[in-house]
Amino acid sequence: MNPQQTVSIAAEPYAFAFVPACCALLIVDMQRDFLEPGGFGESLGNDVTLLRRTIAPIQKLLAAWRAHGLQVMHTREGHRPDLMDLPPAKRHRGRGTRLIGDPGPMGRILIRGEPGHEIIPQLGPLPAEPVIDKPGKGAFYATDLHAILQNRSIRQLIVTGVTTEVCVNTTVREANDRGYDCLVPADCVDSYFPEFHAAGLAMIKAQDGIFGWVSHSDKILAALG
Ligand code: C5J
Repeated sequence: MNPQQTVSIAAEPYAFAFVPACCALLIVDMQRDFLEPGGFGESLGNDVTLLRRTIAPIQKLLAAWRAHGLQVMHTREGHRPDLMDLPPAKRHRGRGTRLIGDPGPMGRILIRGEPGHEIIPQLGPLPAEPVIDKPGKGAFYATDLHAILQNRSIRQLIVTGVTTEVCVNTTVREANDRGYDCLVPADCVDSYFPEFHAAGLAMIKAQDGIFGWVSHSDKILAALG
């Protein structure tokens, strides 16, 4: 595979053509609190096994992406320990007994530096891979992601991670508005709610790819060779 040459993979609503050297693998919020048994997500009554199905396919895609020397970026959702970047509306909207910043099973919930905020060890970032700490759902809001992508000549993104309908969808929409092409491998994203996962993917590829393309990691791996 020549990373400068366009490759095309089967996708919906039509084939996705990309130049690997100009395409980053973006791994969204694969954090312990969302994915690990005993974390914040499970403590809210969610079934984390649904999200954990993404770990093996993302691992495989990540290994192939790294083996070809292509660019990888990770995101984490979380806030400053002093909560100064946490809008009161976000803190209070859930009305739960545990709010962002409160003590949770893996430290303070969604606070940078706490164990639950860390990326799961199976997908731990390498030192050269940027980790974008984001206070919102979208990876572009209040972060330097766009600048980093521009400086690295990235124009296309393979977006993976959790959850399909929240941080993945928001990030794909933000990327679309900034001129990036996004491909979402359906097996590399998931949700606590299967119906939202399906709807999230349907919305991305609707109307001839209004926000992007949907495919499967097998197709990407086959194209990388
Ligand atoms: C993400 C969330 N990462 N569901 N966060 O989707 O609150």
